[in-house]
Amino acid sequence: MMSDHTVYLSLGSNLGSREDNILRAVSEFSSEKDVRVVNLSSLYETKPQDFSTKTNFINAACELKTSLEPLPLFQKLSAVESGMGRRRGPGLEDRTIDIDVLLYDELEISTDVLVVPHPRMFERPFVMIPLNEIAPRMRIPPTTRP
Ligand code: PH2
Ligand code: MG
Ligand code: MG
Repeated sequence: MMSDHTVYLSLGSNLGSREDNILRAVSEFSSEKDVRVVNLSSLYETKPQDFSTKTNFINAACELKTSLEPLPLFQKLSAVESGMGRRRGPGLEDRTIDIDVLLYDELEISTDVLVVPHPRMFERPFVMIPLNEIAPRMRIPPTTRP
């Protein structure tokens, strides 16, 4: 029986068929047996923020239920990114798909690869507006980080 952790993700694409990329990523991780997608926001076209690119993004937020612990979940999401041709350079690069873990239950996680809550989410309207659509009563866990 699947134990239910609640996870919120941010998805973004500014390369290729941006809407299709978002929907494909959602369908790929929702077909994992340990992952259930329970909510997906509208798709928003957004201007690049903190990013020297000309291409607008499509962004969305998504709520999952999963029995996976944070790192195994993160690894599955990274595998979906790689499978969709996501390339990583030294800086920010245009991407077919970016899947970021925003929140995992009320956990605070700080490892080399994964920091939750996502440290920049609150200053990013392209994250908070879609998130607010699917979780209007969200209460953000208090953080001990400076
Ligand atoms: N992602 C970033 C940085 N800037 N801007 C928009 N509009 N959408 C994004 O998904 C985005 C960004 C880093 O991942
Ligand atoms: Mg990102
Ligand atoms: Mg990312």
